[in-house]
Amino acid sequence: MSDRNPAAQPKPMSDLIAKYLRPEHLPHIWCAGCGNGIIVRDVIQAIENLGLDRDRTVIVSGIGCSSRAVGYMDFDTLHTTHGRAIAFATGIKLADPGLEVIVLTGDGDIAAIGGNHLIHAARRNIGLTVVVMNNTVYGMTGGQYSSTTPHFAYSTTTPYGNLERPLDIAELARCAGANYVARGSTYHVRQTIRMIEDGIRCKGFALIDVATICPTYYGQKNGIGGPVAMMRWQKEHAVTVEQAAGMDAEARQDKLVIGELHRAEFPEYSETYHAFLREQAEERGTNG
Ligand SMILES: Cc1ncc(C[n+]2csc(CCOP(=O)(O)OP(=O)(O)O)c2C)c(N)n1
Repeated sequence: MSDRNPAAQPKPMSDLIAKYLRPEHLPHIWCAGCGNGIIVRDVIQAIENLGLDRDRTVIVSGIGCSSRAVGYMDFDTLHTTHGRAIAFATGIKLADPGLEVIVLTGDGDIAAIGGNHLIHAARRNIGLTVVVMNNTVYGMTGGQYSSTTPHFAYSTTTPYGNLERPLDIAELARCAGANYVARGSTYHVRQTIRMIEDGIRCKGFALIDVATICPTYYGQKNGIGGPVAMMRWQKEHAVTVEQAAGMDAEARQDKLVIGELHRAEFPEYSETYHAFLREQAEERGTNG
C-alpha cells in the first residue's frame, strides 16, 4: 500500500525519543522483537505532526505489556487498573473537555475485562482516542488466549487450538456508536500514524485497532516465527478496505483489513454534557 502524504513521513526516532520519552524509565520491559515500541512511535509521531500541546494531552492506560507504554511517555499519564483505562479517561474528559485524552491499551484490557467500558464509551461517543495494541494474547501474564485470538490458533491456554471465534474490536466499536474506527498494524507505520492523527482530530470516540506482533507468545507457537517473519506475515496478509469489499467471507478470513473502516458525525458527549450543565445553571440563574 502506498502513502503519498508527506506529513506522515516518520521523523528520525532519536528526535522523538529526546522530545517525548522519559529516558529515566528506560530500558522498557518489552521482549526483543515486540511490536509495542513501534506503536508508541506511531502515537508520538502523530502527536508531533498535529502539534498537540503536551500540557493539554493526557495519556491513560490499563494493565498489560501494552499498557506499560505510558510509563515511558513524557506527558501527563495515568497507568490505571486492568480494564479500567476508559473509565479513568472518561472522568478526565468530563472534568475538562478541552483536554486531548488518548488511551493506550491491549486487546485483553480493552475487549475482555474492559469490554463493557469500551461498548459504553463508544455508545456515548465521548471524545477519547483509543489505540489498541492488539497482539491477540495476554502477553504480560504468559500468553494466554484472549478474546481476539484467531480461531484454531495456539496459545498457552489453547494448546489444542482455540475453539472460540475471535472478536473484531473495530467492528464492536463501530456497532456501539464510535465516530471513527480504523485498523493499522506494526508493519504499516505511515498509515497507522495517519489513522491516529485522524482519530485525534475526530470529535467523538475514535478507536484505532493496531495489529502488533508478539513473537514470544504468538509467533513461535503458531509456526509463524520471529519478529521479521511476523512482520512479513502482516505485510502479506494485509488488504485494503476496498480489496476486502470485493472478497467473500472465506477469502477474508485470514486477512488483515487495513485502513479507515468507519466515520460518523454523532455529537461528542462531553460537550453535550457541559452544554447541558450550562443550560441548567442559566435556568437557575447561577454561573456554576
Ligand atoms: C483485575 C485483574 N485481573 C487480572 C490481572 C492479571 N493481568 C495482568 S495483565 C493481563 C492481561 C493483559 O493482556 P492485554 O491487555 O492483551 O495486554 P498485553 O500484555 O498482551 O499487552 C492480566 C490478565 C490483573 N492485573 N488485574
